[in-house]
Amino acid sequence: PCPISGPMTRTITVAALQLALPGPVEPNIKAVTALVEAAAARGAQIILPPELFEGPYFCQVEEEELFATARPTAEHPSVVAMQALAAKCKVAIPTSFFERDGHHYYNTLAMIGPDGGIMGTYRKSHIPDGPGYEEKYYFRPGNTGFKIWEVFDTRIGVGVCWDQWYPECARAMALMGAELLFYPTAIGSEPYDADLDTSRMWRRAMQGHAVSNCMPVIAANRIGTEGDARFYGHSFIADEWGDLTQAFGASETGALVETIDLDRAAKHRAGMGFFRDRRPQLYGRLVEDV
Ligand code: PUT
Repeated sequence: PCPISGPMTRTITVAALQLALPGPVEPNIKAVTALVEAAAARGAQIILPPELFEGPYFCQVEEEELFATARPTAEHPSVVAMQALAAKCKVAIPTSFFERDGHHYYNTLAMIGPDGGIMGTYRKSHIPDGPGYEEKYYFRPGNTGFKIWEVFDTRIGVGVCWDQWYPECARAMALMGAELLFYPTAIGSEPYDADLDTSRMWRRAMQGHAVSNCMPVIAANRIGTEGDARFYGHSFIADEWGDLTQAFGASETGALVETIDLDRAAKHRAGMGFFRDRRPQLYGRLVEDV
């Protein structure tokens, strides 16, 4: 057989950060900064902090004065801090924050590139509501549509928290060309049911996205107790088979770092034939508003 020679394997090193974020803005940003620097020192190129790391998870309650903490993208302290940090460490940082745009408020993700520039924003599409997670009070459903970005020659899709339960969102990003899926998250206990622990189904839902789209998935969640809520961590990196290659439990603070072979994933994706065998003409029901 002819030896196959070709270009070097395409790889990307990613990180998911897990930490407690109970404090006001400054200590939270400082704690995230320390973990970004540690992950970058271990070679991470795309580093994912948890959702809304600017403060405690404020959506536990409906308080009208909390709208005053939202900022336009370019002025938000998390965005400004991560821009400087990204440029210093030459890493990309998908940054979740509370955005104000005129009279509108969104749960937004700024994609910050390795030069510190804002490559664009994605506004969370699926907004949860219920005891302890009163997000519909604060956030308009996103109006950007799903987004992917090219960083370090890699196309990545980023959903925000509740988006992670929707196969449609993962599939849309995959069809747009994503090779990796990222999900910053804030999830934990459910105040209406002390016995309900959704951490295993939370993981399985996203491992399913990895399996069905044949691509790695990276999820970062907060830990710790904030008021009545206990955030359950379980941040992970899953490979293109959906297997966990890196995983935290409910209490570790740190960065999960993994080097991903993008060519290996692409080969598996082509070989499985899931994209070849799709039948979009049969999926009309998925886009009916019922
Ligand atoms: N970040 C929202 C999570 C909702 C869990 N019920």
